[in-house]
Amino acid sequence: MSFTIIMTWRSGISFSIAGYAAAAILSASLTAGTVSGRVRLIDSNDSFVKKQGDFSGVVVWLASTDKSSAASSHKHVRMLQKDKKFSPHMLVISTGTTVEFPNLDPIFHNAFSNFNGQIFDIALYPPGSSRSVRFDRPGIVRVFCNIHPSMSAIIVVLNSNYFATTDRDGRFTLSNVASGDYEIHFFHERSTPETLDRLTHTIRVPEEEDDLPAVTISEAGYLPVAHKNKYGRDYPPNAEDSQTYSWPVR
Ligand SMILES: [Cu+2]
Repeated sequence: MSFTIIMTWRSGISFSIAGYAAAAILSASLTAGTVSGRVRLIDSNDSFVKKQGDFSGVVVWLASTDKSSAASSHKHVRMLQKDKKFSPHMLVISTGTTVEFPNLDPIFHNAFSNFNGQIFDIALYPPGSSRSVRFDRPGIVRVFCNIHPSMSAIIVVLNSNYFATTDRDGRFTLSNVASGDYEIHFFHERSTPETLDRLTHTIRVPEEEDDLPAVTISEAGYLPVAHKNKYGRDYPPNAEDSQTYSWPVR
């Protein structure tokens, strides 16, 4: 079993110049192209995928094959902590982006990541306050809370300005892509790194052909693993319901 990604390339803008000779028609593309496609997920144990055909949440991005080019963003985006959840569950950002983590709950939280990607720990902070982290290192950052083991989120940090996340139908569109050669990459929360690595391949933008060879992947092999707290230890029993850090603190 596998899932199929069907991609089409469309040239953004083109123009032509007629020369002196009738046959001499020069056609050239300006700088922008569009890369779009559709993803279908199968082999999934997720109820949204199985029962509702929800193929959202697959990240697609283009990495320049010119290694000297780097994305650098000065954007600020937010990941809320509300009702003991991170919201949104996933953020996709360019390197250089600052993520703010406002605490909108009446209890303390402590977002951290010690997994892979960029490591951070913004310590325990009270209701109504915020902390922020600037992400300069590309990678997959898995975010947890040191108080509440059920809280988790993902920040996908990319050295690219061309990225999109699939909608419920599995569709994605990357617009205004400068012409050139790119590596196309995919990330999905429930696919193994090995499976995702096999999807990476080189494309040229703009591309004349409409249909490209299908790419296949499987969610099989994904095993969710319980995480530890920031000290590498198991969470204490009943940590989820602990009111130790309720506001106000004496
Ligand atoms: Cu928390």
